[in-house]
Amino acid sequence: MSQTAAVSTVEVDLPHLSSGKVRELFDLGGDGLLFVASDRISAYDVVMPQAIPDKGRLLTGMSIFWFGATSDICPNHYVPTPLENLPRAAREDLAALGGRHMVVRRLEMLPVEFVVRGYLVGSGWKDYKRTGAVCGIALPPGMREAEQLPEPIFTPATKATVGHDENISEAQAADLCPPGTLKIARDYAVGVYRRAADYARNRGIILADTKFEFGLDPASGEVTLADEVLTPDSSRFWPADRWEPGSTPPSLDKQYLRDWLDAAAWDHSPPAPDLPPDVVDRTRAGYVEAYERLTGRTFDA
Ligand code: Q0Z
Repeated sequence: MSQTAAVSTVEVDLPHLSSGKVRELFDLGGDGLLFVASDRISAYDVVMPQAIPDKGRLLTGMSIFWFGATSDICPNHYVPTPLENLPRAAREDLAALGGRHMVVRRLEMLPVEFVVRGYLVGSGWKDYKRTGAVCGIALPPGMREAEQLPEPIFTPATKATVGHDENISEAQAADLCPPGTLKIARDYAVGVYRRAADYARNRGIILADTKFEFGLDPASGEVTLADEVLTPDSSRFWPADRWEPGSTPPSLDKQYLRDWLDAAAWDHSPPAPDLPPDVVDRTRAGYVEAYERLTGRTFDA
């Protein structure tokens, strides 16, 4: 399979608004923003020295797929836009980025992470073992690690500017948002999770949990789904055939990388060790598999 060089730095001739660990946001002027996914990858919260070829394109393709598959549930920020309609300065850069970008509507973002969990894992499992509840939501006794919850639960978190997001109560989340908006966004988040989890399960993937962001569209006042959605970077994807309650299944995308890093005895402080080519290739294969199983399309590098 042919594969283009990995894009770890993103150059676009537009005003730069913000940088995440693995993605960038640019200003298109007016009500438009340009959202760009690089091929960078992080593990244990540290960006790796090597990028994963096509990762940005695979994740962008997944987000766009899900925006289409859930647009009957809630409005979203994605604005399909031919390159010809973008500023001349950015057009060539974007052609070179090859499918790593989305034009999105500029929203007034709600300052809350909308986390939905369908399985008992990670901090949820830790919470449950200690208290019998997850983020204050009581669960049946005797549940095992990675077991499916009776119903998906909404566990809001603050957006930490440094360090990790902090779980908060639904009442605290509501206080941070304009009146009436939290419940609308919460119901959208749970509805989109249910749709996606059912869909993925039929294609051999368990969507254990996921994180959404919402904003208000200034034009319509509507609560609108934003950011990337239902990608391996914003969610836990497990291969269904490896799921067995009692222990956490491997991550479809990052398990090979994490196992290699663990074997390398890296202490998780930067810099991360250089990744050998087979680790890059095997990791890329996990993203391709997620994309192909979920979208039903073959990925054509
Ligand atoms: C998203 C982020 C980064 C990518 C702001 N539609 C929107 N309207 C207003 N703001 C945002 C969005 Cl998506 C927005 N982020 C997070 C940071 C690259 C996304 F550096 N920040």
